[in-house]
Amino acid sequence: MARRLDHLRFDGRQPVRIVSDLHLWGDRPATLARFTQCVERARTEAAALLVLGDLFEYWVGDDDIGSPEVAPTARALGAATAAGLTVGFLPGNRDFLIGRRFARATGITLLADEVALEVGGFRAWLMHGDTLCTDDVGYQRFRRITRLPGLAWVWNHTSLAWRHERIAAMRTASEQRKRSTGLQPWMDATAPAIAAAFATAARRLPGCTTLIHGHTHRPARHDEGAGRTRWVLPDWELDGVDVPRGGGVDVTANGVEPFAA
Ligand SMILES: [Mn+2]
Repeated sequence: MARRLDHLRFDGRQPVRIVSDLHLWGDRPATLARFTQCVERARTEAAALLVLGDLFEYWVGDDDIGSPEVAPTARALGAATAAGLTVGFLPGNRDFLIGRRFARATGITLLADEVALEVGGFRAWLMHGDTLCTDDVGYQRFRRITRLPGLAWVWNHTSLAWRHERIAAMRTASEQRKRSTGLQPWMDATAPAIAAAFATAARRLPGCTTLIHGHTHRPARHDEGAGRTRWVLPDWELDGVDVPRGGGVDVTANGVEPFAA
C-alpha cells in the first residue's frame, strides 16, 4: 500500500482550511449541503481542505461509493480536486477504512494518523483525537482490534450486502448507547496523552507548539502551558437540531483562526 502523507507544506498565500467530524450520512441532508458549500468555497478561498477524520458516520467500503450515503460527497470532493483544490483525508475512528480506491475516484490525498503541517513557516500537528482519549478503555480496546493488519482485508472481501447489514446493526446499537450515556468525562482527551502528542510533535516538527484535533465534539482553544495551544474542532450537525453546529479552523502563516460553517 502506498504510504500515506505525514508531512504537508504550503506557502501561506492562502489559508489551509481544516474540518472534522462531519459524520455525513443519508439522513443528514442539511449537514451534507453545508459541507458541500464549504468544499466549494475552499476552491477559491483556501490552498487546501483537510478533513481530520469522521467525514462519514460509517464506512461500508470503497466499493460503496455509488450508494446514496456516499455518492453526493464523492461528487463534491471530485469536483473540487478536479478544479485544483488539494483535499486531504486523515482517518477517523468511524471511517479509517477509506482507502486508495475511494481516493483515486475522488482525487483526495490519504493522510497518515498524525500529520505535520507547515503553512508559510507556521507549524501545527494534526490528528483525529481518538488516541488522546486514553480513559475510554473500551474504545481503545476496540481500536486495537479493528486496526489489526488483515482485518480490513477480510472486511472488504465480504459481500457489500452483508457489510450494509452489519453497519445497520452497529448503528442501532450505537444510537441506543448514545441515548443512554451522552458525552461523558472519560470520553475526553487526557492530560498524559496530550503531553505525549505535544512531545511527538516537537520531536518530528521542531518548533511546533500547536495541536489541532477533533473527535471529542468539544470545540475549544486550550492554553496547555509553555506556549502550547490545543485547538479542538467542532462536529457538524445541521439536521434536527435547534442550534446548528459546524465550522473549523483556518491555518495561515500567522496562526490559527476559527470559522463557523
Ligand atoms: Mn471520532
